[in-house]
Amino acid sequence: MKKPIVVSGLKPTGKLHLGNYLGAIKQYIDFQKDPKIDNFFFIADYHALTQKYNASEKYDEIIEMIADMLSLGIDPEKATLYIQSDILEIANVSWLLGNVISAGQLQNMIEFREKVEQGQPASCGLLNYPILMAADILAFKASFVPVGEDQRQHVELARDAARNFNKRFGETFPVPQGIYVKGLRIKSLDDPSKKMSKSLPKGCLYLSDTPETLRKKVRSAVTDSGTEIVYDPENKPALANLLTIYSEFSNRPIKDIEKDHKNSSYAVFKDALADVLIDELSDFQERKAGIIKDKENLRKIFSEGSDKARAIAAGTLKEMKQKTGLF
Ligand code: AQP
Repeated sequence: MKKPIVVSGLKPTGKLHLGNYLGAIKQYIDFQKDPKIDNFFFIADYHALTQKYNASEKYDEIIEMIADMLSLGIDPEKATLYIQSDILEIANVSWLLGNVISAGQLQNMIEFREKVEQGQPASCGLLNYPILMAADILAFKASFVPVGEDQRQHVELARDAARNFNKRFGETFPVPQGIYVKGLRIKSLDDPSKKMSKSLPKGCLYLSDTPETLRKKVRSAVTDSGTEIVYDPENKPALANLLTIYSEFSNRPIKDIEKDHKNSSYAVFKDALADVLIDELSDFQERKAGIIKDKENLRKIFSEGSDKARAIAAGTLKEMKQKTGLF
């Protein structure tokens, strides 16, 4: 019997931060432990071009992200790893799906509006991003899409694309299911009303930050009024965010952390959080320093994965072309 397929990607728009790790990559690692699942993880390089960028830096950002994925434990023996733009069929699938999605739906995407507000160009690429994401998912007939809560609206659009295509041209795609970690959405350290995001570097804790930088950033994270260390996302969103990060990285319930810090000041609590992060991230940073030395090998691992991914996407594209009446 065919195994259920899991697909998810990371956009090389800068260094990975804690939100990317906790919202997405941690789930990839859990999925790849399950031998009953076929995993596909990719570098979403076409998606990265929807934001302002420097072409001379893009290649290095992609290599860094490949090294990040492998250093965090994503295993090419257990998952198919590839670069999105290596699979030309995905862009073709995207074109066919564009005809079953309305323009109004794209214009209503929160991320489109947020990115434009942040100063990104309102390009057709940025507007059409969710259709390409639907193609990333449907080209592999994925059943599950592990992503951060911030991607929920895009996954819903991919589900609509699957349903609409099936309705118009006959049963073709399973309707994919988004897998979200308990609604986990890590917030920016300098403004808890915004998500931690590569495009807002001031509020980011990067996986590659040195111990000194991590401590400095955590110490200067905004906090809320009052002195008590309690989880109260309504009234103390900044502290709730720090407690969430603490809990996720230490694998301990928030209640226990609150108890430990019943009599702590914010300063003491923040230092304890910095200790946890420094400890957890140092192994990853060491592994990455070794892995990134052999760039040729990194490219090879992803090229081999691309060959496998391409064969599957080509099969889907062929089926879609037949069903839509093309040659
Ligand atoms: N703050 C977050 N909390 C939880 N999950 C998050 N993700 C991103 N930010 C958070 C999840 O990380 C995965 C990879 O994201 P991406 O690189 O494809 O792009 P993104 O979601 O747009 O991430 P950024 O950091 O906000 O990048 P920019 O600023 O370039 O747009 C996704 O599964 C995402 O949900």
